[in-house]
Amino acid sequence: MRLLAGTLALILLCSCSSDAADAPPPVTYAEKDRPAEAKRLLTGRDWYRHAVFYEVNIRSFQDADGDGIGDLKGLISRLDDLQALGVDALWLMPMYPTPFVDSGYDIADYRDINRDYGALADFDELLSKAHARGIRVMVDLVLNHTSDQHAWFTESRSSKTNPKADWYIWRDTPGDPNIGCGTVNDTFGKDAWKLDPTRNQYYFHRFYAGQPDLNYRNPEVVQATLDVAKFWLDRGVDGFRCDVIALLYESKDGCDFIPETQEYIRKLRALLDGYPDRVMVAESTDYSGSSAYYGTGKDMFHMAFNFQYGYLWGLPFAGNAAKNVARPFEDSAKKNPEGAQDGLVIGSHDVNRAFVAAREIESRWLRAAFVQLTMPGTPYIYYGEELALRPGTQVVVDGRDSARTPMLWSKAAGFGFTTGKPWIAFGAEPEKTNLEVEKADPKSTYSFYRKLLSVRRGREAFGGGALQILAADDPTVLFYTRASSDETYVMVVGMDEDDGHTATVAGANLPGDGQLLFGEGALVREGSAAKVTIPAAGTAIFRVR
Ligand SMILES: [Ca+2]
Ligand SMILES: [Ca+2]
Repeated sequence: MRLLAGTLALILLCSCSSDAADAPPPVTYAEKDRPAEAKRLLTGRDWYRHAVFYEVNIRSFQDADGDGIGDLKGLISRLDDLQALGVDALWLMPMYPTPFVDSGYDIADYRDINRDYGALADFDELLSKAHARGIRVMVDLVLNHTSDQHAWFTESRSSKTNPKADWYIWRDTPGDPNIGCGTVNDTFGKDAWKLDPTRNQYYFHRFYAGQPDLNYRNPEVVQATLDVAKFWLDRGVDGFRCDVIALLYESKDGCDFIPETQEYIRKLRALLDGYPDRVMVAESTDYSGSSAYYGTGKDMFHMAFNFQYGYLWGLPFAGNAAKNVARPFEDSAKKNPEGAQDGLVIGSHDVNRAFVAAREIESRWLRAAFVQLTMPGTPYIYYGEELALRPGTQVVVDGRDSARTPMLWSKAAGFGFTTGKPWIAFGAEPEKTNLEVEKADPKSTYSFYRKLLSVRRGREAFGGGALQILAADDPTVLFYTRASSDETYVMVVGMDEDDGHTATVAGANLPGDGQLLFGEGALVREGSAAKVTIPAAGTAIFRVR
């Protein structure tokens, strides 16, 4: 028996079946006190490396008052469910007053709460009740633009000489050679310049016309937006998810992550560093990787979403080559500075449901989530992914509404989301994909998530351990290890959806045979090689010692 550092508890593992004669002999070993380990890992500056995040669309999460719109009181009433799933931190989609031209990403007041969702007192209650459960709360910081209904813009558009006349980007003509970009994509329109009849000038907007870009070349805007961040930090939030943060400044050569924007990000980071344990995650606008967002590893973001996996995983899973799933993680390991921690998603409010990316094949979204939850990085589960929510068809704002339908909590009328008429229709097959039904089914997507999250919990190797990806002699078998100073885990994913495989991995140099912790399969040490068996489209985690 090898003695491990930290608190030890001796646990007797046995098959515990009634016919003990057929059971293998019991194995004894020193096991760590996992709840104590989880608490240790989730405390202090590095908590975010070990936390499981969960993106909440408040509007669609839980309606407490029957008006059909989710609200903060509803979210508070679901904290126990989130804790039971294994969630350590929330990322709230924008909860500010908004005309809802872009689902709240058009903010009319940075320092208040959307009346549909509640009031600042409800937000404070959410913070204290989440914190009491050890759940952190990150808010969405949308700084590139405001709503055209924000008081800053109302003033700015009123004349060419008002005190905020230069807080937005105004020109006499629809264009500027020093601004080398248009709208982000067709969703937001073809033209990035809109004539304002009051001021009789054009303003610049990279997203919807109702979202004018702030003019960061004005130092007052820099200060005012940093003050917004300070307002929420002082209120007690644990950090920010920074919306399209690369787009703050424009130049003639481009508008993405230019040096002026990087300088602003360093200022924002310095502000956060004045508070204990606060973190920020970047919505990267670069699908080829996230490495630029970390700066030196200490002066920009704690985390940045790696969309090379996050939004593109459907492609490698449509084929059967293990190396294509591994590539984004190999890239990050090569390119990221020391200290970087990618944010890992398999969906979000901006893309269609994982169910769609998986082409409706269950083993694909389960394996995609398995990789998300076991590769290096901090996982961000988008609400409802743990139920495999289906896409909706009703459009209230734009096409992205397909992934913004109400959460399904029970079999009851309104599926436990509301006693009234939901603000948007439920996704397809709600009778199959609600929490009540899935909780009772050990083979459900929910049960898969819950078990995987509990295996991950309190194991340092997943949040911070080194990654080793090894090629098997069978290209359909994905094999990788995560190791902390005193524990090694092996993950195996079967890319073949029709047949199981047995493969040999040369140079694995495992410290022992594999003990199956999750999924199905077998792992045996054969000298310096490992022999692994995985069922069709299977996933497995082995503890090796
Ligand atoms: Ca409501
Ligand atoms: Ca901008």
